[in-house]
Amino acid sequence: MVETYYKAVNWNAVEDAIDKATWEKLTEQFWLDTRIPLSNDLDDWRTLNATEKTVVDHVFGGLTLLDTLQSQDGIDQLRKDVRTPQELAVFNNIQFMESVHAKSYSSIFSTLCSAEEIDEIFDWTDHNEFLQKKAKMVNEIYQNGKPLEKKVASVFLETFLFYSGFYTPLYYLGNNKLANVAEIIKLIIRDESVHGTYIGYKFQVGFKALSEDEQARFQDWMYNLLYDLYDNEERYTEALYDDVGWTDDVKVFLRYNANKALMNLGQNPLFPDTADDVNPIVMNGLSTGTANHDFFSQVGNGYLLGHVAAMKDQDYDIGRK
Ligand code: MN3
Ligand code: MN3
Repeated sequence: MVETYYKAVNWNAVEDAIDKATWEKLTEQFWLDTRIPLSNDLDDWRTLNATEKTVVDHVFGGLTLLDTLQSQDGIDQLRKDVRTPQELAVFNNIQFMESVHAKSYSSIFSTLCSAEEIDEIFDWTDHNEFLQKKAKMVNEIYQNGKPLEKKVASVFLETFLFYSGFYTPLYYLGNNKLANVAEIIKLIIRDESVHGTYIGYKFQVGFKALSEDEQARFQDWMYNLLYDLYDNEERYTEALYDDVGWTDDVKVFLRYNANKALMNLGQNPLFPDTADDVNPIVMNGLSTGTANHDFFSQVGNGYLLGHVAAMKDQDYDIGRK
């Protein structure tokens, strides 16, 4: 009789059906930045003034930093707390896709920006006070938090903190501009929607196992964290958007997405803002399907790896009831 030293992962004895369903969903929607014809957006890009271009540059610089954090530290920490071997496989997929996300902004930069402009963007992300603070707040929980706290930090990051940045490409998409740049962002949002739902679900499994007292104490911690992150996010939004006058609209969008993050975690919304309060141009950008690019001919008529169905509104709500 040999004692088991190492367990082989058995996908025919899946403990949690959500692991398998998530694996299938994520692998079905696999994509790469290199297959989107970004240079088709150059004509639109030239119509933007210098201030508008700087907003786009810094927005994508900030998003690069957050996806770098997810790919380098976030998933690395979450994978230490898995309950099943299939969950670990799902995190392998998520971690790789976070690297695709982080890289895809560089594809946008290399298409739209000069070398000096790219240097300026990365210098800005290194030194923007509020961007650095949010990365620090989230990463400190990743490094030192308990398993449930790490999951909250990840869902707050992915379902809430990214949206100060996502606002810009969705706004331009809603105005029929930068459609290919927006296509990348929509593919990222489609991934994040699954990540947020999945990690939120894993959170809820652990949260339900706590006593009522422990749950109440945990909720205090969670809502306090959200307030602190929201405070910083308001400052970040002002730094990004005051020059173009979009700050108030973006803050509505932030609160709407903060509520969505809480929903992913099975918690009650904090802010009164709903979809009806968000700028309809941005909601319009959010609700249009991905364009399904054919990566051989670049005609924008079908991203043909696997069967990628056009996105519907409710696709952003999977797993939420
Ligand atoms: Mn990501
Ligand atoms: Mn993610």
